[in-house]
Amino acid sequence: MSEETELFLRIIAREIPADVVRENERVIAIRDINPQAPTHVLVIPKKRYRNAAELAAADPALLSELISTAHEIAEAEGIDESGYRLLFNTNADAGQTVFHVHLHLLGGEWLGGMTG
Ligand code: D5M
Repeated sequence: MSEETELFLRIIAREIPADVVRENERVIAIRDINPQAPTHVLVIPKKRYRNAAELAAADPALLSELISTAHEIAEAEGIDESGYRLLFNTNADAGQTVFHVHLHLLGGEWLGGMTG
């Protein structure tokens, strides 16, 4: 397993420090080290799947939990009503760098439209 892929496993194991905003037996949420918005949190299943499609096929309930966890964090950050964006990067053209699926939660400012 590459170093990038192991990164979140090492954060979960507390071998690498992170700003943990929420955690239970299945999921951990941390602040992104290179935030792209005032709120930028990564919601990560503790069990590693390479990407969202792999997670969806193996454990749809866990995929659903990532989304509901992100919404709860948005509520806690006070951005649920103003709005937020959830995204999964998948493979090179999307810029996926860590091959352990993670849901980006972005918000806290106008994020721009998807259609220009
Ligand atoms: O997103 C991978 C994300 O992981 C990217 O936004 C930076 C973030 N990152 C990298 N290292 C760390 C640490 N140590 N803590 C918190 N966040 C981190 P991707 O969708 O794969 O491009």
